[in-house]
Amino acid sequence: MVRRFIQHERREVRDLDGVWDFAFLGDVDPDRVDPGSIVFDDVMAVPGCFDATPGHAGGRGLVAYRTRMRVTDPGRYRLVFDGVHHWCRVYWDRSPVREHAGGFTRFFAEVEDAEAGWAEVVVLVDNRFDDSRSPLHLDYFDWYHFGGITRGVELHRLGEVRIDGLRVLTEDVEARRVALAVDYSATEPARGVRLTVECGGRTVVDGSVDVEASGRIERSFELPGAEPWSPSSPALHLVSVRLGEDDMVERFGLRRVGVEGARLAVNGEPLTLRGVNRHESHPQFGHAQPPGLLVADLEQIRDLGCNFVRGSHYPQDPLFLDLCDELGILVWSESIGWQYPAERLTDPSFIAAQLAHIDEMVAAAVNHPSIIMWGVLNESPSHEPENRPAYEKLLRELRVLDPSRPVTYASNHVYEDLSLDLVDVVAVNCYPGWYEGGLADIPGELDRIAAHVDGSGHEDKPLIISEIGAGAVPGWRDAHHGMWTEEYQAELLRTVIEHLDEGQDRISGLSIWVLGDFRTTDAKDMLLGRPRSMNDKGVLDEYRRPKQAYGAVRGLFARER
Ligand code: ADA
Repeated sequence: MVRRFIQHERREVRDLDGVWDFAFLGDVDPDRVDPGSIVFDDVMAVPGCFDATPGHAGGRGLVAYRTRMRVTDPGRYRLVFDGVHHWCRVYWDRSPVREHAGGFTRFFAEVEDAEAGWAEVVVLVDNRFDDSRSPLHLDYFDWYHFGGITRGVELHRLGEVRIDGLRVLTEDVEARRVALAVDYSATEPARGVRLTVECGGRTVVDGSVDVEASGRIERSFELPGAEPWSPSSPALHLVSVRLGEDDMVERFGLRRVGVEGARLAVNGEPLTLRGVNRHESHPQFGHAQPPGLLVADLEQIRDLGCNFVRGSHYPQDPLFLDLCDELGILVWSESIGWQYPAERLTDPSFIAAQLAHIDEMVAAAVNHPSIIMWGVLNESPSHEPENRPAYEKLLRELRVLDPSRPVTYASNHVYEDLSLDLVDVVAVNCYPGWYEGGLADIPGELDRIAAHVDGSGHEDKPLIISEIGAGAVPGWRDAHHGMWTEEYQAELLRTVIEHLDEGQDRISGLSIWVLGDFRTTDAKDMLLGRPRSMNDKGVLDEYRRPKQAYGAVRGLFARER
């Protein structure tokens, strides 16, 4: 797994990324597969998406991955997966140790008593759409659901007491005080376990604790003189925790996100967000994001003059978030979703799956100072009364897990929305000049949205346009500047940005739809409006080659304001 800091100085961690054995099993029930009888006749990169490779392009079905490793020290181990799509079952030496549904989030598979010798890990991965197994992934979403072990895998050696996660939240920026929570588990309750915390070159906690089978230890400490984090000065600090024989390191920033004068603010400084939506999709790698691609995407995001990225429509790669922390790029992190119907939103098993996914998203990303808000349920029917409980439950979960950040959802029903009172930030997806009206209608529509939000009692909340854009087939130019031309897209985005910069200051945030073109679903209804099977609203094409709109946006975002 590639990160920008080492997460364990003492715990033995083995990186399992590389090339694993692979078998495409096809339309097979995983319950009928014996992991010992699989014929592994192929190889596959981990991380990677098997269905983005030429040999398996577009393939849907059950697949199997296998790797082997030498275990010298018998005992307890943990496999850490940073993302598998959509459903998987993990076997350690042919015994099932974990099932997981939903890509884009980290989960663990615990191995309680590994024997010394060669060990075998087999992962059955299923990228078929199956309501009962993978309720979060629906086949009509406007992006292609690639499958595979899409993010890194590690094997951790564990002892009697282990740290399962750290949360470092800023309690008070001025006092430089942070609150630390150490989530742990233990084989047996134990007394007097040594706890030390080092931060900024100092020991800030040195003591001992009694541990139960699992629990949370909370401490707060001050870091006199430590530099706060802000977009213009993204200072980061490492905290290193030791509990018994185990350890974990996290990186964090001292900063407070709040609202000032109906704008989002970092450390009391109101923000104007200018950015893009970003999908983790690439023709050759699918959802897997090689480090070189993440670095290149961020070079273009910065070159465009953006200070903001909406991670549409699922949690982004941990390395991407590390880089945003370092570069001072602000991030909206949201749980997976795209126009879920009421049948889903009112189904308790769907809500349970969303809650589990939200818990994983927050656990893996809560310490990134770049994340300034959490979101849920992109463009779902927030205007239908029966869906309000779903919004209540998911947003409440976010607030409980992390009281320090604002919460939101992107609404495409702003005029009839029934749940905006539940959010801290009003976020509106709209497509004037594309799905309805022409270029001339854009300023009026943006003004109407702002007036409606204020008129319906949300005048104190930040208002952002979380999506707006137009399709452009790469290289398609035409003297008429008609729809699908690069010229039309560039003119539309220019009209939007100029109006927000010069005419409409109630709207303090913008994330253009979208940074790069990306493959969409195979559902025919969608494909009829998606030339090349791509969502062509990128200011870059799918290989990140700039369209005309890139230059237009860059000229406006990067200018002095
Ligand atoms: C919606 C949706 C996006 C994308 C976009 C479009 O706003 O949230 O994911 O589908 O429309 O291109 O139409």
